[in-house]
Amino acid sequence: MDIQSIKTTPYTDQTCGTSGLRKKISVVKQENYLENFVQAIFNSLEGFEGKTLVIGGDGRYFNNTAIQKIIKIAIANQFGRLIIGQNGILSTPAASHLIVKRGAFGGIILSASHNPGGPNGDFGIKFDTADGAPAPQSISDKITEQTKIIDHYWTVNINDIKLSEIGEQVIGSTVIEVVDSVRDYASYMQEIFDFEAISNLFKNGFKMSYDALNAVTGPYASYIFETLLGAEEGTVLNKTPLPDFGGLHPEPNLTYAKHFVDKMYQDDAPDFGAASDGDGDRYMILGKKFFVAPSDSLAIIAEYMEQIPFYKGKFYGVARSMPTAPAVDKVMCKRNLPIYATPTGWKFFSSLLNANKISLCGEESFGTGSFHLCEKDGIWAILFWLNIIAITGKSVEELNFDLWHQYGRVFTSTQSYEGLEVEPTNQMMNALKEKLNSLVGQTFFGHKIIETGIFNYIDPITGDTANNQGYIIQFEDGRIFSRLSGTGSSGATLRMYYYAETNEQDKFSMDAVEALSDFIMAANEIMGIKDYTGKDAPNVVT
Ligand code: G16
Repeated sequence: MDIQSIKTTPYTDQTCGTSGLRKKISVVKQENYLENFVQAIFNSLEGFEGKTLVIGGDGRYFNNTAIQKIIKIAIANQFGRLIIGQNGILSTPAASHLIVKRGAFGGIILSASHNPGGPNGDFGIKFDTADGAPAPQSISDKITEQTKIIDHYWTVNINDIKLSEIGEQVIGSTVIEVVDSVRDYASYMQEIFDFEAISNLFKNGFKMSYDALNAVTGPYASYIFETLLGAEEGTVLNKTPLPDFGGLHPEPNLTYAKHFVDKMYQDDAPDFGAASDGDGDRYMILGKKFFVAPSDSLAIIAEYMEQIPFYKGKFYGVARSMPTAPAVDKVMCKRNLPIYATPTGWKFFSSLLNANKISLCGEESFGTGSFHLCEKDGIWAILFWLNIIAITGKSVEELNFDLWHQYGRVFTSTQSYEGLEVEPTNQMMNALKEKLNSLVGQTFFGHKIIETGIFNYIDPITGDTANNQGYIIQFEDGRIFSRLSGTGSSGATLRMYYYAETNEQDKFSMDAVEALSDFIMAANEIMGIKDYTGKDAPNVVT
């Protein structure tokens, strides 16, 4: 085995963000850029020699090239077995499941998730630990440190490995195992949900449309919804994973998946609509002419959690990210079960999941998951909805109104300003931080501010801290939360999160953005968003 040590010099921009490293393809293609980061991951870890590593990606542009480089670096670093999705494809939840099922040391997942693909798009790479969870902050920090001091990486001088056929091959002392990307995951879903009840739904004429956005979930959705559950052929749209997602933006929300939302608002829309993102960990649910807010989806899943036998007697608590509207809090309050508010980033849920403090977690950014695996899981959430519908016989809209009648409605909107200049955006956030205290007691558009603060977090299990996670402006009857995104590949993205609550039934049908308009105007006045960013309106509104 020709193991080579290749000299390299550090790149200064390889700091891990909300979820690993996300960069423009042009950046990742620089000499040794990917190699440096992968070796930095291994340099930050110990005791993996002879152990198993799972590798897979969402199939975006550069996936194949990156996987071949990673295989060679992993062999040279003495991994004993590499488990790789066929053709290099694994959804993030499927990779997480494989890591745990096969007792792997960890996994490398290649995805920039919801970021655009193609030669001018983004690429991403992250490490998941043995519990199938995104690396915690402590490991992310070590990886970042290693990227700053790296001076060589290890690789082997071999031909590219064939990934199109399932089976094993041995290179030196490493076994390379190519696995079916879909079957293990699909079997796991069959253990969790009542596939018979859901397939009866389809037998009785229930219609569904699922948009895979030409991203990783196409093969998963075709097999699960059409083959196993009997949804009619054609249920899954845009089902072939393409390197550029066929020009679609792989982020299922009202802005980027508008073509699909419009379809669900036509008179002949199916009963149920769903879509997932680039790597399959996010999801969006729609009914006939009805959009389900992610925070309501989390609350409805919580409401029915114990009716799914897999979760019976195992409902310990729920966590949501702090910016997520607190619809689920009311469900948990009724059950007298704990609710945790974490910083944005799935990695913050894993300690709670592993300690059985929570069974369910979710975020406003269209991610929900449970202890079934330590990543968010789009198809799992969609199956959860189908199972609820099979149990109750209710429509998506009826399930939402049931929730609101029982607990009141929590209006919510997340608004993202993308492609901002970094310097003025940072100035805006610093100015807000400075004025937080002075805002208390002031009234904007008829709403009084009762509390403000910086969101600092202490992990209740590990004691790890995460400071400065966003700014809270709490009104008597609503909230503004603001922070900067950690998943963009260039410039800055401002995320503004709004919520307000009502128990007045005649307001339940109101459009959320309209219901929140006072708070949106207040945020603009308080922060001067337009003055600092030059933007009249956000790019993404959900
Ligand atoms: C990742 C994280 C999520 C987070 C999202 C957006 O998801 O795992 O917890 O909500 O990024 O983060 P930000 O607001 O910092 O851009 P994904 O689906 O992009 O891997």
